[in-house]
Formats: sequence, C-alpha cells, structure tokens
Amino acid sequence: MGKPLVGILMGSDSDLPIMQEAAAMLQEFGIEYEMTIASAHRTPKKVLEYTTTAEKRGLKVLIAGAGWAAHLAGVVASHTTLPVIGVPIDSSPLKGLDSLLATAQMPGGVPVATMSLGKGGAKNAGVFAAQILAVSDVKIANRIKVFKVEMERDVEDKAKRLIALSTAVASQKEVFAAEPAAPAKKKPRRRRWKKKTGSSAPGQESTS
Ligand code: C2R
Repeated sequence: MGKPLVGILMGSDSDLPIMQEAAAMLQEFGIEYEMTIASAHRTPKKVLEYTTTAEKRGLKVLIAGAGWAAHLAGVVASHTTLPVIGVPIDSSPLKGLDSLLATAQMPGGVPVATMSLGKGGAKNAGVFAAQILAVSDVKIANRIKVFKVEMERDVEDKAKRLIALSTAVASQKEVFAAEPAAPAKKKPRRRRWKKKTGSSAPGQESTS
C-alpha cells in the first residue's frame, strides 16, 4: 500500500453514506486515500492541523463534504494551496440549498470546486480528484478512459434493453388486439318509478 494521495474530510459521521461514494470511485481507479471527520465549526483546531500538514504528508487533492452551513470546504481551502473539491450534502431542513451556496459561493481568491448535491456529487468528487491526478499520472488517465468507455457501453446496453422491452410490449398489444372481442354485456334495464294513483312517491307522505 502506498501513501494516500487524496484526503476525504466530512463534517460529521452522518455524512458517511454520501461521502463513501467518493471513496468508492477512488478505489475503482486504484487511488490511495484517507478519510476522516473534521468540522470547521466543532473541531476547528483539527481542521487547521489537518490542512496545514496535508501537502507535507503527500496528499495532492482534498475532498470536503458537509451539510447545513457547510463552511468546511471553504475553511480547508483557506489553509492550503492543494486543490479542494467541495461536496454539498442535503442533510438540512433546507434540503441542501444552504450547503450548496455555502460551498459554492466562495469569494474570489479561495476556490472550491463544488460538485452537485448528495451522492452524485460525492461520486463526481472521486472522479474529479482522479482527473486532477491523471494530469501527471498516465496509469490513472488510462483507467479514467476505460471508465468512460464502460459508462458509454452501460448506457447503450440500457437503451437496447429499453427497445427490446418496448418491442415486446408492442407485440403483446397486437396479440390482445387480434383476440376476438368479448360479447357485449347486456345493459341492465333501468327501473322507472311509476306514479300510481293513490300511492306516494318515496320520501313523500301520502296526503290522502
Ligand atoms: P450532525 O449529523 O453531526 O448533527 O451534523 C455536517 O456535515 C452534517 O451534515 C449535521 C451536519 O452538520 C454539518 N457540519 C458542517 C460543519 N461541520 C459539521 N457543515 C462545517 O464545519 O462546516
């Protein structure tokens, strides 16, 4: 096992199901990574220590995921010159709009490459980190090329299955259309209430 090249940080253990997607992508590309929980709000000293030593420890890219008022990625970016990828997480009552804005809306000079919200964003963070590393690593670049080809093939397979399914549905409809029509059901005769002389209509009292 080599030294980790990517550091994944998340604001809370509750972010793990999302941030695992980034780790899964790095694993797929054979990239070493490390993962930890660190919060700019709750553990500011840890965030400072982690980010100021990251480069010396051999990390090349940092991924930071947080929900609610997600200042983590921005604070990480303020302490390092390494590229920082932000993953906004939709864990708040505002469904992530708060973390999306807090992660993306960095003032000029302190960029955070912000991904989309949630699992898709975390997955993209993994791919994007790999793409950054691929600039100076042919092996990783080739793995990303294979990943792209596989993704294309996967979509094509799904499209073929969809055509097969719609053809099957269409031929089933033809079979049903060819079947003899069932005899029409007789309409039940409507009863008509006839006013009899000397009797009263329902709901009316007889006056006689
Ligand atoms: P808990 O589930 O621990 O209450 O956390 C976390 O990322 C998590 O989504 C709720 C949410 O708070 C977020 N959090 C931040 C920061 N630290 C924790 N946004 C930060 O430093 O930005």
